[in-house]
Amino acid sequence: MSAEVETERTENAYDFRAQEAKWRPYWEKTGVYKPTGNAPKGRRYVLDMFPYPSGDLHMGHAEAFAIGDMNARYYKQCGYDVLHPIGWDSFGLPAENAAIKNGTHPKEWTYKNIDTQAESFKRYAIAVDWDRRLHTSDPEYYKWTQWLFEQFYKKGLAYRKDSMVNWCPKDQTVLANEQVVNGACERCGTTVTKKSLNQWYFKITDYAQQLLDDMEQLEGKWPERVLLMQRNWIGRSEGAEVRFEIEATEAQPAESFTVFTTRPDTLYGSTFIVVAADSAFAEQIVAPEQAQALEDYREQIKALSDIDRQSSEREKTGMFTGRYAINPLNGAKLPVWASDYVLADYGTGAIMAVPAHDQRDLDFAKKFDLPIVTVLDVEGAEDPAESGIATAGDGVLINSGELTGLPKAEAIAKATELVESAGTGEGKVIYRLRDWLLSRQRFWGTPIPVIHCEDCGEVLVPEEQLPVLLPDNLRGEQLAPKGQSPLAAADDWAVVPCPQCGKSARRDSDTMDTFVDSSWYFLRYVSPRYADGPFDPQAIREWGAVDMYVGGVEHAILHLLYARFFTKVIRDLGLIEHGEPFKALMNQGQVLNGGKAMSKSLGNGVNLGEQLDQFGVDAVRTTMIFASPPEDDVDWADVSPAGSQKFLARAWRVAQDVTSEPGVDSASGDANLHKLVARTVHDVKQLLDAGKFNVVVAKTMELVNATRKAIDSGAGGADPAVREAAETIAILLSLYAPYTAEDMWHALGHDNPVLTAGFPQVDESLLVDDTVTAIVQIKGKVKARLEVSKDISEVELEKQALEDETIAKLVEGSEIRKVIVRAPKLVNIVI
Ligand code: ANZ
Ligand code: ZN
Repeated sequence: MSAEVETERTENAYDFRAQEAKWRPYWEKTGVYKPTGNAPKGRRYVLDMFPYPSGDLHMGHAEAFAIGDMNARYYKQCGYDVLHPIGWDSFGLPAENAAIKNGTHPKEWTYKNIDTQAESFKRYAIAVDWDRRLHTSDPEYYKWTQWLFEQFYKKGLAYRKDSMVNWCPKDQTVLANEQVVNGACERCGTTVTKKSLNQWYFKITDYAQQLLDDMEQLEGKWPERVLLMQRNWIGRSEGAEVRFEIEATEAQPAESFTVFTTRPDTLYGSTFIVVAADSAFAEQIVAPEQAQALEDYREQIKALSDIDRQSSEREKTGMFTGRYAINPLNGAKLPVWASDYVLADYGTGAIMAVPAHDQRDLDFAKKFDLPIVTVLDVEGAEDPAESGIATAGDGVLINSGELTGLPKAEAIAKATELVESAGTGEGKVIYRLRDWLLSRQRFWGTPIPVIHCEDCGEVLVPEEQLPVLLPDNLRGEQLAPKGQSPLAAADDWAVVPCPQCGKSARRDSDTMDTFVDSSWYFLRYVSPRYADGPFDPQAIREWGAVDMYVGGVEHAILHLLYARFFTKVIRDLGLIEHGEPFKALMNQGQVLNGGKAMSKSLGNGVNLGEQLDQFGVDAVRTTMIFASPPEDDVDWADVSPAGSQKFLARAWRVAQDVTSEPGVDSASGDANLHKLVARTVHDVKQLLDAGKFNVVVAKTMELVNATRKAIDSGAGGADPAVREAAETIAILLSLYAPYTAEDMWHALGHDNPVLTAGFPQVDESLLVDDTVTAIVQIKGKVKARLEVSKDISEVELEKQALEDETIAKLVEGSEIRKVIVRAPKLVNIVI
């Protein structure tokens, strides 16, 4: 039956446009989405990763926010005081590029887009408290980003250093390692080069172990794969540092250096040393006759990313430095090579190569014809020199002096002891995690609140002078990157007196990575207008950490890691008590079209606004929720917003057909429907707690169908159980189809917002199973058991018993003399 035909049965057709026009002002007026400050059940803080203001909302937002909102609405319906805020991550490059192109200031593009998105969010009916709206590009916000930077600085957690950084020649800005994808800029695809620059860093490495340890609190509450990605990113390695001596030559003195190894047990198998070719150390020790070769080699590897350098696919390259080192354990003389497969900034930038047991070293040894010595006897392993495969796995040490005969694990401990007692090494834990490069040479970001004075050096901008405002007078071309921040050229902005000595000095012209802005916004939301600090201490005590955080898995590593780091530092500053920002995390999938991500080049984009115009907000939201479990992708080519609309219309008509008054005793109505309501509420609660939102929609559909049947075939709209079912449907819909739900609720005679109805209580007795086990005997012997209704008739029970497969087979060919039936528990067949 088509929706049109069905609507003719009632005078009032389901009209989503009228509903949208009617209920939006009502919610604004009632303030139902604001926290009340007093809910007996306590508080819940639900947060969706805040949007970036690029154009209007798209299908991805529609999915993410339908899911996030469902969490918030569920808690609210359960009686919690819910904090569910929204804001914008509104600094960043696209605004600046648009401004350069259009001859404007980035704020124009930014705030125009924010207004567009805000309007769409309101239409989309997300249950947020609009009074808490924040924008990271507002001076009231970035003042506190700067203030936090200053606290980090004072703790030694923000510092500057010279380093080789990834540089995008097109965007003219520094990129973090993670913003380089396959050697190209994540944003514009230009091949990234290296450049030596003086840059600001946050010392996130100080928190590496804590970031790992505290993941225990997140176990089972964050998706396992996200925890794994975080763990790998931090990359803890246990091993030892071992000091080697480089022999003096006539031209050069002796040098000592340290290698990091996870396998000190293999010290006797080390046949050469490799230092990172691009390290200062390589330059320092290279023999004079090899210096030119090193320089040439360094030039050749300059543009390679760390990933390329370490790729096992690439043929190994490198050169002999002309020097030799002495193995501290056995005195062996090892040639020192320089190569790109050793990274300058991991471990110590130098390794002891053990070709028999490390594949990279083996590849290198084979290429340059270096010796290979096996020191671990692994059962069944082939000779690496012949097979080309380094021997891994567990085994017993050979050719290793005092280590010979020990199993691997013991040898690792013993070797560490040996170097420790000889004073040439020590056990050591290192991390892959690097400090966070936070400075950007771009305009549209939070200015770094530091002044550089010739006499005083780095001086923090005094707190009372915060915020350091971005200048308003730069536009268009003036914002174009020229190898340094456009702010550096703005003398009227940059030149200021030194806060310490008064001499003319210059502001730091870099701005902060936008990940800084998003590393603490969840703390600001608890008191977004607070003027005396980044947040009101009282409010932060009340709300604490986010109970449920919802967003895309693309943020699995950086944003979440940075936010976790910030939270820990802010805790250590004594400003908050909790050390983890997000107690639970839900990742939504992507919205695809025809199996592929929507994109302009593929021409498979779906316009959200058009979908909303055609099917209505509720149908789009319902489709998003119903299509798949939240974490899975939704393929818009496979779903039916028209079908969702039809379902919503059907649900809505149920409410229109109810003729009883609110408050009737539902137990006096249709018993089956009354039970189904209880069963549905019970199941839905479990599904919501387990995050199986799509099944919640399916359950609502079942209840709608059963209710429709009851209306049409039973006591009709006057039946008290029908009212109960209709109200339950409205409450369930309030989680994902807010307009329809509100309209139903009021049609059912209520005058409070449906979100305050309260999640229904379940009468547990209604869930008790109505079935019993009936025993089927043949000549007094039990042959089968049947699950049957308590109220089954004798005739029906006899029929089911004889139709049972086992029984049917047993009686086949025999004559049934008599069947004795004692419903509902016993059938005895005499043959
Ligand atoms: C000798 C050895 C023998 C190693 C063996 C491994 C196996 P993870 O686990 O990733 O921390 N290494 C150390 N510093 C390096 C650098 N800067 N660039 C490239 N490789 C480096 O790996 C630690 C191991 O990677 C270290 O242990 C070292 O090689 C190498 F059978 O030392 B090993
Ligand atoms: Zn000074």
